[in-house]
Amino acid sequence: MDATNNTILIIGGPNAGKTHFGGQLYGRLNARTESYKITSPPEDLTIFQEVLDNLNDGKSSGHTNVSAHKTLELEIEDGSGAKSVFSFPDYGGEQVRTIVHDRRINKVWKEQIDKSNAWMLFVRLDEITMIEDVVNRGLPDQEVLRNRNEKTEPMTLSDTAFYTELLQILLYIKKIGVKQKIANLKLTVVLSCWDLLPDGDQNKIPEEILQDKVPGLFSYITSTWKQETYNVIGLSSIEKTLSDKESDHDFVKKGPENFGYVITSAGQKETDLTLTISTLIG
Ligand SMILES: Nc1nc2c(ncn2[C@@H]2O[C@H](COP(=O)(O)OP(=O)(O)O)[C@@H](O)[C@H]2O)c(=O)[nH]1
Ligand SMILES: [Mg+2]
Repeated sequence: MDATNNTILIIGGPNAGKTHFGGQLYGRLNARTESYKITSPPEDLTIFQEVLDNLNDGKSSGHTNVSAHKTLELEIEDGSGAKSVFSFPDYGGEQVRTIVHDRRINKVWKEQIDKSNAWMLFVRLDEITMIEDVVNRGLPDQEVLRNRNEKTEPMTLSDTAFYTELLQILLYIKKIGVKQKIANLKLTVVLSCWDLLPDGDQNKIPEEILQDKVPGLFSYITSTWKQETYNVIGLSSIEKTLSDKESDHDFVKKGPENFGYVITSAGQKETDLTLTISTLIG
């Protein structure tokens, strides 16, 4: 049986948790204990080996080189033996910022976008900054106004505007029209570092949190993608904040394979990290 080609494009800025997810996902696929398994070892493992080595040491890894762009290609199969090729590109997240700021796409990115048939957008909500604007700022008293006028801050794009702009650019490059809602390009919004959300938020379903925190992005996605074509999940690849210098004994003792979970779109907590790709492949 031929393997279906599933090329998943991982999209996200720096520090969103992409590389640690890649390392953990690779570890799980390779362990062959979960829903999806690797059928043949990849040719080049270098991008995640270092992450895995550090995790085995109970440590976090350094930042992916700004200009790096490497892809891990894996052939995987599900429980019924259906095969697919999964490719996981890893790169310095600054490249994504550059795409939005310069409105330019380089050749490597163009190829990745053209090849992909599913997108995984990493959004790290604990780092989303609330920018005051006419919609959410109340009527301030005189003193607040005076303070506000004293210092002028450079104009920054809100996170909603950033991600919306990014998705629009990527859709444009891929020549996907949006007159009708998108049905042929799957999108999974991954709310990463879920363990860092306040306790109250962790009881909500991921879609609700996306709507709460970045309502503009949520409404862009729901009005652009068909309901059955997008989904929102929570992800905690390593469950805790690790240092890159001191090793976490608990982590070493239990092993990286015992850390990490997914919150499904229905709000279910699952430790099988390979489920993150099931909706994109299924
Ligand atoms: N608390 C917590 N920290 C995480 C998690 N995943 C990654 N991190 C940390 O977040 C930082 C950025 O992660 P990284 O995978 O390098 O992000 P990337 O720049 O998108 O590749 C690192 O310091 C990681 O240790 C997680 O699930 N929980
Ligand atoms: Mg990285």
